[in-house]
Amino acid sequence: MERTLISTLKSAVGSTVCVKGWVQTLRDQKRVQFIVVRDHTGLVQTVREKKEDPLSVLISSLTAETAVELTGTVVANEKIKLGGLEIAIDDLKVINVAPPTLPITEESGLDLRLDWRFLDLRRPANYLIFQIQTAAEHAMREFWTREGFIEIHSPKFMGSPSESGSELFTVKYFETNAYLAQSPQFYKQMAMSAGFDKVFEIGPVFRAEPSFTSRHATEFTSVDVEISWIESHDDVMKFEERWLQYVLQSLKDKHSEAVAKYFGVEVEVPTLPFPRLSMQEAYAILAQRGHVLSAETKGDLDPEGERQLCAHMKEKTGHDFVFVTDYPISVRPFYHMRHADSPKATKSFDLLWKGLEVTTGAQREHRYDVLVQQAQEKGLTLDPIKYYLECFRYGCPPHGGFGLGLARVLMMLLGVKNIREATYLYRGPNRLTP
Ligand code: AMO
Repeated sequence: MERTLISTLKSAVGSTVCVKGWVQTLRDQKRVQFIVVRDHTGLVQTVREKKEDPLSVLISSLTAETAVELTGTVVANEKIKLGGLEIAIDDLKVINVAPPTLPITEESGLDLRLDWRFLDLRRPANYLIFQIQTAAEHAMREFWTREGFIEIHSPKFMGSPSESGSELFTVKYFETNAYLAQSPQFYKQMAMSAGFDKVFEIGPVFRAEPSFTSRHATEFTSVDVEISWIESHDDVMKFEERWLQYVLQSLKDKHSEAVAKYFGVEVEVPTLPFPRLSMQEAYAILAQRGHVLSAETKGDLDPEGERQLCAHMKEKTGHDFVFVTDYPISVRPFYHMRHADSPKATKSFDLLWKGLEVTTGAQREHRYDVLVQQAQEKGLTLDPIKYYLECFRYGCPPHGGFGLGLARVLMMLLGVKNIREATYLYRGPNRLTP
């Protein structure tokens, strides 16, 4: 018999249905047996009068999280809190038994829950995270497609590092070594030189950062954009804010009720433009608020600085987003274009959302000689990146773009505190399984 999803049972009152899902709870009373069954769309109470027959014995033996298939008649019953209906069971089949004790409970710590991620993901709130991720990527693609972007899938095996500054994973590659891509940076820029005009990629990137923070992973999904014929990095920010507004509006339209129910937060659609602060303004605000950046940051913001700036902008403008621009060359890669009138500052930005960096972007240096000089200044060996540098010798348009961490966006959207919760299967220095 064809399966009926629990969320659609309301329109099936009076008919016989087949429901497939998991046992949430069993109440095995003297005269009546109740099983609450769950599928990915919701919960339903099912009921059967207890008899001295094999079916009642089977129901009595059911354990939580056992996979079952049952048929029965849908009966409207206003008194039942779960959707005002129940199913009177005709038959039930056990598909896959779960043992009486489960390895995790609602109270288990995060690490244990990650060991048993498939069970942890059965919780409706976790399902919602990935429904939202799906809807977010869909909305992103809708916007890009409408604006004429091309989707690329760039290789993740590379012969050279792709992102100076961050750590590399080296893997054996036949007789030689390869590096796992830390970013599609070079390849999305190559598409500009190829005349693709505007591109995006959603894909995995790898960083051998031995960091145990709540916002870093060694493998994460990066959302990358690159746009040609821009005047400056401001064009890139203008694109990003319109795009994010569209994505958040779309998530609000589709999922705001569920987000409020499971995460207790509202999906807020930001107004345009997002506020912008130059790095010089940012330093002054941090000084005013008494936050001292240590010399180790080399002029970059630290996580507390990012939180303070967002708190400041929230107080002043009510906005949750802020673009911080013009980072010093000391903390930016060689490919960022520098300001003509202020050569120590890059034409770059980070986007902070509620205290967390979600994006880095910039106008790129597309003039071959300047790019080579900047690479040399940073101490790079040119030979391994020759294929990249060649892109700037045969007619390359001015361009810029950004990279956004998908899991970080989910964290900020839902108020989830740890990237491990917002990643399907987290990878960190101490986690390679499941
Ligand atoms: P960046 O290195 O800042 O820039 O990365 C872009 C965005 O990716 C996210 N991110 C991470 N998320 C989880 N775990 C990590 N270890 C991690 N590192 C970074 C952040 C960050 O803003 N090529 C440039 C982008 C560009 O200029 O187009 C780059 O990779 O949200």
